[in-house]
Amino acid sequence: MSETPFPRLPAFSDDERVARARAAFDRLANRRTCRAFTDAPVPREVIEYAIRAAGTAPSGANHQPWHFTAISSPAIKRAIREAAEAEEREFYAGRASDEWLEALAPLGTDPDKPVLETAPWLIVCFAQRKGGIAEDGATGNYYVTESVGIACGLLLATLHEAGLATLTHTPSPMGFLRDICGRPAHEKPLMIVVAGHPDPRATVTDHALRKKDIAVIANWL
Ligand code: IYR
Repeated sequence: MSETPFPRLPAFSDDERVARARAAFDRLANRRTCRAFTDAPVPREVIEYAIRAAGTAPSGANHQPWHFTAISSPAIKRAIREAAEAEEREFYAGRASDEWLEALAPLGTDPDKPVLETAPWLIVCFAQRKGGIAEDGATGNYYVTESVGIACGLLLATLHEAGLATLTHTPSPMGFLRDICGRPAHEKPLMIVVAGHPDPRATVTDHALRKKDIAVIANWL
């Protein structure tokens, strides 16, 4: 085992730390799920840095059990839209429980997913159930969902920092994404992150603005 010193962190005062934490919170608190995008292009480099940021996430045994397929090809976006809408039509028409559909009602979502074609980028996020650091498809991976969840959080945060709107879309089920993206059977699609510029007519529901208070989401011992 070889080691290097822990990287030097900036010597902020506590006041500066509070101000910076607050500023980071203020920026992140502005993120909204976007359900209508324009077709304005976004440079591939932005997506590349967001994926690099995702790739810095901590992961079980540092196996980095994720893969991201970034799609700007209109033909592939169309194929994904068609397959997602086919699954979603069944989901909304009965595959989902009544309780689930009731929970979704305040979001106003439906099986039509035009954004999958309109937005300039779809990033399909895969979790590698096996493979290790060498991606050999056999070595065990650990805390896979947790690791990829953190990576997706960093992906979303970086895209937001870059001034882009995002949508996490989870067509149900989503095995078709593996086929369209040409990924192996041990990779499980977790979500599609749609990224681009918001349509000026895009709206946010009141429901989405109801964030739980710090007093509810945290306790202090
Ligand atoms: N996958 C469907 C339904 C859906 C489910 C949840 I949970 C959401 O928070 C939003 C939507 C869809 O994308 O419409």
